Amino acid sequence: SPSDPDLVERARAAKEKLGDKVFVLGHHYQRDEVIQFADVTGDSFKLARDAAARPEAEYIVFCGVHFMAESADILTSDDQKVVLPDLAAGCSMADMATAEQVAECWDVLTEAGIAEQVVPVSYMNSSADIKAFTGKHGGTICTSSNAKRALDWAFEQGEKVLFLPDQHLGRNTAVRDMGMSLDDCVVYNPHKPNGGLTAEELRAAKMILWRGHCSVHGRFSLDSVNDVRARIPGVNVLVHPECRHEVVAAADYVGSTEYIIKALEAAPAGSKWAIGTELNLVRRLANRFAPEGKEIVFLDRTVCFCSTMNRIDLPHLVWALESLAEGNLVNRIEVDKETEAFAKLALERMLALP
Ligand code: CIZ
Ligand code: SF4
Repeated sequence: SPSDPDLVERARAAKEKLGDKVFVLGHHYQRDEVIQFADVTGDSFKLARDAAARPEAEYIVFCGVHFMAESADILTSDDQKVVLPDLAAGCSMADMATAEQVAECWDVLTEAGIAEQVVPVSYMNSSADIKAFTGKHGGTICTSSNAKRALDWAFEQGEKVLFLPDQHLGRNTAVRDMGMSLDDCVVYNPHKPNGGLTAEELRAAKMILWRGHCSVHGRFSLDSVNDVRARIPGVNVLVHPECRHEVVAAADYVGSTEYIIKALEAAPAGSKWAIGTELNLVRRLANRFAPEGKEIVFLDRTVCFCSTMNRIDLPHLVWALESLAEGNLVNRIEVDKETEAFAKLALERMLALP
């Protein structure tokens, strides 16, 4: 959708007034009207590192969701202030694992006599509290690009992995990349007593998957894949590993947002692609590569935007930038010191992965 010219001008003017004091990060799933003001674009991990590499920027305006702003706060210096233009921009997946639920799960693992063998591996898409839990219990963070390396490392440290909070990324990595079977995985449901598992089931499992999922990627189905193959002969199906196992198993290629972008850059003219990830990114890529003769469609026309990502729109960005330009620090995301220290430990283990 075309952006309101008055808002575009106001965003431009506020950004110019702030100069090097502000650095605007734009997640790949953000709206075009927001992305046009991003100094860099990327996935959550790349953006957090880009922010840390800009110590002169006093304000980091994070156009993305809450856990990403927390991660940026953890990885940047104390003088840098991270701002989320709309505090209601959360992530339904990250919200599926709370600190209390995860502490309760650890008690269940302890009662089953296996906690000492379990290494937590938490996806980047989790709250700072969950990252801190992970750091405290000897575990690491992973992204969708390095999940296999994180699991390889974790299975050198212990016999079992507790994978949080995305069951699909955990299962897809274990089965597709590590050669495990579906039977090696169990799902821990935080809404059931003992996670809905017996002690025997927990003892037999190699992968204990938290029952979380992405409300966008979780909606692609095997029918989405079959339908697009019938509609577009010769289409290459490329999906994000947050999709369900049957979708990933039926796809031609699987990878993170950065992988998807690189694959499309390298794709030959005339090739056809159906992409299973967030719609803002797919539309942007379709427009970008259409002039090169690459046909790119969204994997399923009934799946829609990530509604919380879309909360960050041009009016919220203008409000945040104008407030900062007037000296009002609004919507700061600040992780407390203790949580930050343990979360950082988990993130540093990821950075040290071979
Ligand atoms: O699904 C998401 O929100 C992704 C891929 C986030 C990220 O950048 O890690
Ligand atoms: Fe969370 Fe999914 Fe939205 Fe990403 S796309 S922010 S994982 S709900």
